[in-house]
This record gives sequence, C-alpha cells and structure tokens, in this order.
Amino acid sequence: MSPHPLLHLSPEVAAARDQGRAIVALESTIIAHGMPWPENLGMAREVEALIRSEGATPATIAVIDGRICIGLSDSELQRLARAPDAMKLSRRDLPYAVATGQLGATTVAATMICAHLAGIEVFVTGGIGGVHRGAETSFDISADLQELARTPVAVVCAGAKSILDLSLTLEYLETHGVPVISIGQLNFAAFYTPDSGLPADFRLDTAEAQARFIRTQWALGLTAGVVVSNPVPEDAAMPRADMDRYIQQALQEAGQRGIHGKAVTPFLLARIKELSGGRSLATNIALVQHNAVVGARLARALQQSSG
Ligand code: PSU
Ligand code: MN
Repeated sequence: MSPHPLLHLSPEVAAARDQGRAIVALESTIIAHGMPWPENLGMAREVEALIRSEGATPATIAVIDGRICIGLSDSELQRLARAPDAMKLSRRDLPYAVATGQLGATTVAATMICAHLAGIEVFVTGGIGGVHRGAETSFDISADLQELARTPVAVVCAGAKSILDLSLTLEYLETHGVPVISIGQLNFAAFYTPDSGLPADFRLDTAEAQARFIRTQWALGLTAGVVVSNPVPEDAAMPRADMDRYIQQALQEAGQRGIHGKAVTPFLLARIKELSGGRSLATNIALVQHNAVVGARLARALQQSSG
C-alpha cells in the first residue's frame, strides 16, 4: 500500500517497506545538475549498489512526468542523467512539477519532503545547500536549511561546500535548532576537504550512537532534521589551497556573469570541475560513496531501534 496517494513506490522500495527493511533516500539534483554525463549515471548506480551491499534498500527520488517516484528504474535513472534541462525542484517547485507533469530532479529540501511522506528516515547526499557568501546582500540562503529546520529526516553529507559561507551556515542551523553531528572528528566537514576548521555540535562515531541521538531528538517532539557530517576520506580529498583558488575564481565569474537564484550552485559546481581538470568530480563521487555506506548503516541501526 502506498504511504501517500501522490507517491509512486518502485517495486523494490514497496517490498522493503512491506518487510520493514531499512531504506535510504537519495536525491536526484546531484544526478541532473550536480555532475556531468556519464559520470552522473555511474555514480547513481554505484551508490545504489553500495547501499544494497550494506543490507539496505536505496530509494532515489525524482519527479518523472509529474509522478513523485520513490525508487527509480535503471531507465528512469538514465533519463534523468541525460536531462540537464530537468527542473531543479526545491520545496516551492514540487507542486508545480506534479500538477503540470514535469520531469524534475529533487534538491535536498524536496527530497527530504518526499522521503518523509514515504516514511523514510535517512537520506544520503553529497553536500547540503547553505548560506551563500555575500548572502547579506543577495539573500541567497538555500531552502535546504529551512527544510532541515522543519522536516524530521537525517541527512548524511560530507558537510557543505566552501563555495558557501560555512560559518554562517552553522549559525543558521543553530538558530533553527538543527543539530550537526560529526563522524570521526569534531569539526564540520567541508565537502572536498575533510575539515572546515569550524566545530560541529557533537561527535558521534558509530551508527548506533547516531541512531540513539536521532531517536531521542524525535521522541522529544523536536521535529527538525539532523545533519550527519561525514568527512571525505583523506585519500580522496582535494588539496585545500587548490580548492580555495578554484572557488575564488568560480565565484568571481558567477558574479561577473550575473548568475543568480537556483542557477548559482550548478554553475559553481560545473566551473570548479573544469578548473580542477576533473579532479573535483572524482572527489565528489568518492565522498557520496562513503556517505552511502554510512547512511545504510545508520538506516539499519535506526530500523533496529524502532522496536
Ligand atoms: N551541493 C553539492 N552538490 C549538489 C547540490 C549541493 O555539493 O548537487 C545540490 C543539492 O541538490 C542541494 C542543492 O539541495 O544543490 C542546493 O541548491 P541551492 O543552493 O540552489 O539551494
Ligand atoms: Mn539559492
């Protein structure tokens, strides 16, 4: 039985749900707008395979011809991976995409909404959106942060990219009561590099400890999400000085070209990939894979603690 009339569960996800098995949500903006073809398709398939090998069920979420799909077939994954013109869907865009039958890729915010409607508690991505540098004049603060404040889903990520103002991002999360728990280190991760230099809130290394924290938060009626910051493995990280240069240049070009709104993040990601000669893409794929393993283990621990 579908958990909601507007959701379409894949057979694999529906079976996992019926059997009470751990499910991990995955976003699709990272496929359509975060990585180039064909690496995006390879990444999407590998991440799903890793989650299965950890004993959980992957549920990639997207809007396909107006249908909110929880779990995609391989041909649906391929279609999204070759659709840079798919809509980028955040909270405000979701009703339009469904009502008018669009093809759309869900951001962290929209994926959290759909995952929660489907009863999925854990969601794996690369990096969350945040407060952009210069937000005091642009007002550019990702809707991901508001979503984290209101929707009870645990989001496993490698922190946030330093294209953002990470210090303001953490302040914003604090204000809205969103805890940031970190794995293996106290500091918040900075996506391409393991350490942002800024402390997260709590260090919890094991899936069991993370699950206990999350269950306790929700049992207290604190219905926010949780950020689970999982640093990129050292051997896949980018040199920090190089990264800082690419980011500076990409930000400057975005300003010169007057790029704004939801086009900012995809522009910066693509430009950093070019400037780094593709190295940033390899790091991006490695960190999502790492998050998939951590997310699958967390989903299993949460599932076991649900009684
Ligand atoms: N950060 C990344 N890769 C991504 C994104 C963010 O490292 O692909 C995507 C996610 O889908 C995230 C969205 O939810 O960008 C945030 O976009 P905006 O800054 O426009 O809110
Ligand atoms: Mn924005």
